[in-house]
Amino acid sequence: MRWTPLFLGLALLAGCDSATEQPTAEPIEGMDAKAGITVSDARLVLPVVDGRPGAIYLTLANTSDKETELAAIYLDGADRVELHESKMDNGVMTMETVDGIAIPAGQTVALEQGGLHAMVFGIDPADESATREITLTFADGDKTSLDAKVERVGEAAN
Ligand SMILES: [Cu+2]
Repeated sequence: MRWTPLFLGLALLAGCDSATEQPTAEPIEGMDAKAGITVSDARLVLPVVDGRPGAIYLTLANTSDKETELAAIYLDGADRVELHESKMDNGVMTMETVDGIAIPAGQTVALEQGGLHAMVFGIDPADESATREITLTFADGDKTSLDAKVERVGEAAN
């Protein structure tokens, strides 16, 4: 029974430590969500070979009452991520860069193969991560970070 006071003392010390750490964790949690915007089904498709771009697909749902615009996506380690739109032009699939992707109030917009999508340049095709963190920046400056599932499908050139 002699160890009981010591044990209590340690428990109190541990309690103090976690209390002082709490404030530093809060700003990081705040970055993980943008009010009124839900991001789901985020995937990072790796290129088949080095030198080819990869792609990011995800779904954005705007549950707020005002339009939001996705301005950029950041992936650590990649040269750059561009927002693209695929279009049929005289029977040929082409794509062009877009400055931003509007998500109207109450609407859901999907970044998907053959439509709006994000293309990732300078990415390692041999990345063995199960997930990679991506950061979305909106036109109003808000940012949201989330994990994208890493896929190795080899259909990243659309
Ligand atoms: Cu593209």
